[in-house]
Amino acid sequence: MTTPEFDLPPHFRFGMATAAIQIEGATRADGRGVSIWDTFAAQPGRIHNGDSLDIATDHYHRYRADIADLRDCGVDDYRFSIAWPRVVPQGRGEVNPKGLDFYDRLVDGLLEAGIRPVPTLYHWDLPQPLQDEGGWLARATAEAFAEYARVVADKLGDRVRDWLTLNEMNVHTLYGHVLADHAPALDLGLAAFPAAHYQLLAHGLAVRELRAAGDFRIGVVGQHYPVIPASDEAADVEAADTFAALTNWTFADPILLGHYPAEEIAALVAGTAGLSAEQLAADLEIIAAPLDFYGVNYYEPVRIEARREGKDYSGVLEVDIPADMPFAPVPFEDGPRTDFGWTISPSGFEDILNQMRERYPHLPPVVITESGASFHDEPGPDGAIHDTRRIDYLHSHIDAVAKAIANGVDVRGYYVWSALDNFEWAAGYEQRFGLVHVDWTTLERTRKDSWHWYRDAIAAHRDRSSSLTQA
Ligand code: IFM
Repeated sequence: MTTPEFDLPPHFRFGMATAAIQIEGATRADGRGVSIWDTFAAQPGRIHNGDSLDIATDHYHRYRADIADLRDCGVDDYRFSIAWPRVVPQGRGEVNPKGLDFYDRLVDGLLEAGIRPVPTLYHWDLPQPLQDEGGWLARATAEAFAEYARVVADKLGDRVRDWLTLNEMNVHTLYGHVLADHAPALDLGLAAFPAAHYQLLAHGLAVRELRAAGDFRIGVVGQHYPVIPASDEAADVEAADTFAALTNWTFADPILLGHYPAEEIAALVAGTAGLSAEQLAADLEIIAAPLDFYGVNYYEPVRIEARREGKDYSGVLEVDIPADMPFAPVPFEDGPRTDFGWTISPSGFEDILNQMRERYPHLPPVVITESGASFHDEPGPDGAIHDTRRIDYLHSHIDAVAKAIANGVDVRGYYVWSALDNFEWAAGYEQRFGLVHVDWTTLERTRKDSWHWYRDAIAAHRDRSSSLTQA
């Protein structure tokens, strides 16, 4: 393995990311409440292979070993999420001290290891009692989120400075509310717009609470991708623009520009949520609160065509877009893919970062809060995991970030998704995104070749940076 060298600024930060439901397990321990994912996963046929999230990687009990893997790799930052149902089991009201204590121990362990904790307050695990009262379709959920944010900040804010509010509101809205592939499986089509708006409002209200609670650096996480029209035909170009507006910009524009990307979308939001023009404007003011950084998750570009009359799109991609939508995702014709079937395109990464710089004149510094790939490599006869495809993937994607920086995008850090193999939502445990392999029978952890490569990349960057800053 050659030592990786990247042309990145001296203070560029390297990290890894995870999320509570995907790693913690211990779903009934220490007073944790039920989340929408517990409910969803218990329904037959929802999760690939019927996999359960009750144990996951058992990080709740093995977090010390997981911190040691992070420390030995030399990461600067660790992004994890806090499980709302662990901290406030009913979603609002009574706080569960034992739940908070877990994150207290985790934060202390990270700081002792010299790692900056970067918690995300919401990574899709809504407390079930709030779902029963309307979930993200209800304004009250946004208000409950702000209360919960304050509880967590009051407990951890003496040691945590960097906060992320919500993860990938666009994916949560699309898969869980427009469609039924994820919890809470509402299948609402365009009637799901309130879920977008109230998550955005939850973000804005939480920023306000966090600002009142301490001198913090606050960000939010969006999954973003370039949307490529399937041809130069006007109908395909228009379909791609509509798709990008609905899935990228509906979630980023309100935060970064203070408005929805089109009048029609604002009208849909107001109509489905029952908001007057004045209420919508007041909410947007809260949503557009200034941020200290913006988290971008990138995986793959999306190719879109105008829906062709009579063409069967079912099963073309893992998501079936409802037939009444004017667009349809279609696969890229060739090119490399991950073992999850996702298109590998580092140039798409560069493109979306450049697009964001152009679209948002006041884009705050960007942190790549997730980037990574599922490859199914298992231990070989030597016991090691030679995941060279992940190394190539990471190499090319970090290079893409370096190119975007050279092009003027202010990117400050890169976090690999994920620190260890984990529960990949409806796809269960078959997909392996980790730098550390988890044996799903014994839960034994093994550092993959990519983990060693990442450690060397971080060390090489530090050496290079100290020689640059000394010169
Ligand atoms: O595993 C997910 C994560 O929870 C959110 N971003 C995308 C990852 C890969 O699908």
